[in-house]
Amino acid sequence: MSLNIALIGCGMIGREHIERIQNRIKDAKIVAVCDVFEEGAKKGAAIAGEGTKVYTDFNEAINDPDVNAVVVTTPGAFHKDPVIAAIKAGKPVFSEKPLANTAADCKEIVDAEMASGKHLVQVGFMRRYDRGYNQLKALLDEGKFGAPMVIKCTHRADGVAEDYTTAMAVTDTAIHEIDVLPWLVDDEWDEVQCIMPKTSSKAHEGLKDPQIMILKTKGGIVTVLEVNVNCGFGYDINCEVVCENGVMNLPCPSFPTVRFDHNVSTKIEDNWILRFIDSYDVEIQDWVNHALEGKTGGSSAWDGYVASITADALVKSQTTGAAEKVITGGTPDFYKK
Ligand code: ISE
Repeated sequence: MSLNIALIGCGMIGREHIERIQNRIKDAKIVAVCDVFEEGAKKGAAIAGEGTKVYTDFNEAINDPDVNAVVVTTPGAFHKDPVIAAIKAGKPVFSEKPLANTAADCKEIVDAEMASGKHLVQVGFMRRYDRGYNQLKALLDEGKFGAPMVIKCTHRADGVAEDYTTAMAVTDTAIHEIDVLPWLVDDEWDEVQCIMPKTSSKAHEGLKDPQIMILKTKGGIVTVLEVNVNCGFGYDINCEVVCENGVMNLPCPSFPTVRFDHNVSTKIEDNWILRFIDSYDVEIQDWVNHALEGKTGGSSAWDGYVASITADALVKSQTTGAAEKVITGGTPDFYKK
């Protein structure tokens, strides 16, 4: 048995996943690609290889009888409709992060999945598959370090495109920490706040960057996250967990330490695709393995919804400056582990 996938949305991450699935993932292949722009779909099909069907209508692609699973890699604002179409067709669906751009859209997905009675949706929060985060989690779960109390993170990028907005620092960037940290420490967000420091002269017109986000869990753990997307020196992800008896730091991909020209230096990764490339491979293989057994792994639609509620609260705080509560209404039984 193999997953015959229709991939919806042939932009950059879509093309990455096509290449990944065709070349590195077992028991799955892309049989159809879809993009509203036919040229985009054809580019995707060229990567997928001969015989790949080309669609511009996601409903047709998803309901193609040769298709038994769906990957959604459209921009976040257009995730909801194809994800719900896949649920209605009873086909497992992997949606890139965020599940949707608003909590209201995520809620519609959650409601559709619960109504279907089957767990069909997995959200592409790949950090849950990153080796380093898993090493931290294993250490924390050992217990000897005591309870985590403070988490200090940086999410830095070289630079961003002109269409990157102040809100996207939350909905597109910090959304990774919003998902991975509660998973890491087995807790839930309670309240969140965003503080705007002096803006970098490198940020484009209208963009507030860097931003400091303070997120507190129900168990009292406080995270301080620096989002800084114009740092100009690479893609720099750090996470330090301060526990009662010890402190642990996320390992970063290793590069040689170089002594040259009166300096000792170590490279920093160039961009997020390279930084998390291994996690993406592990994540997609895990989705395939689960889907073949009629299950989902990683982040569920509920996790995607909660991340989006948290993001909405942080975006609100970007203008109010106040701490905002994260109100989820509690996990439905359907999603309880
Ligand atoms: C991008 O979509 C990602 O998912 C990256 O991990 C994140 O660092 C970046 O800010 C996003 O635009």
